Amino acid sequence: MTKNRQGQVHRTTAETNVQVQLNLDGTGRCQVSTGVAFLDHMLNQLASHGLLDLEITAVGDTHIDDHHSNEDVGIAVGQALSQALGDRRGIQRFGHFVAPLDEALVQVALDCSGRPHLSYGLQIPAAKIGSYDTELVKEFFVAVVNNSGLTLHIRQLAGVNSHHIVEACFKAFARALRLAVEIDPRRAGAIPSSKGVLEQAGQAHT
Ligand SMILES: [Mn+2]
Repeated sequence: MTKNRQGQVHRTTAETNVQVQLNLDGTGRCQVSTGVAFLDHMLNQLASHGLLDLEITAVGDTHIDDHHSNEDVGIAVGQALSQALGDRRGIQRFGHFVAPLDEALVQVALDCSGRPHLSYGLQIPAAKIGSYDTELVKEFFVAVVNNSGLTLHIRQLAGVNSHHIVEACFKAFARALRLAVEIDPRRAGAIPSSKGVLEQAGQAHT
């Protein structure tokens, strides 16, 4: 399949200005600058292990805290992912990965179903990693799921160090996503649903 699987989003609010370019068939090229250093580090994991090309710039009201920038980057990444997937023709659709990072072990299972759902099972011991509030990890994935139509389950199987737990989560998400969006040659370009349709997030239901 030679279809161009890319998404491009420019989202501006009173709180943030976010630009995202995403290519599902990339090589892991990543240029991100969100104003939230730990989030940049995690988005690098997503690109590198998901083999996505990802360009993100965000300017936001981080003088208040990282909440708006974190959430709005998640929204824009979700929208770009939905665009890149289009009608989800020919993809594997499901992906699953368990990623270790030293003592941490995180399992991610996902379905590019068109139906947003997050089941979030991280228990991060520290309230902050650097200056990043660890409760924002869930907010990031809520935003991604709601705007991309992913069904996403995250389970922490082990972990003590907060940085390790979150990074293992992003690595597992990246790998699971890479498997799910891969083109399945046996699918022969068909939509991978017995209903014949996978809804796209943000589009009218029929
Ligand atoms: Mn790290």
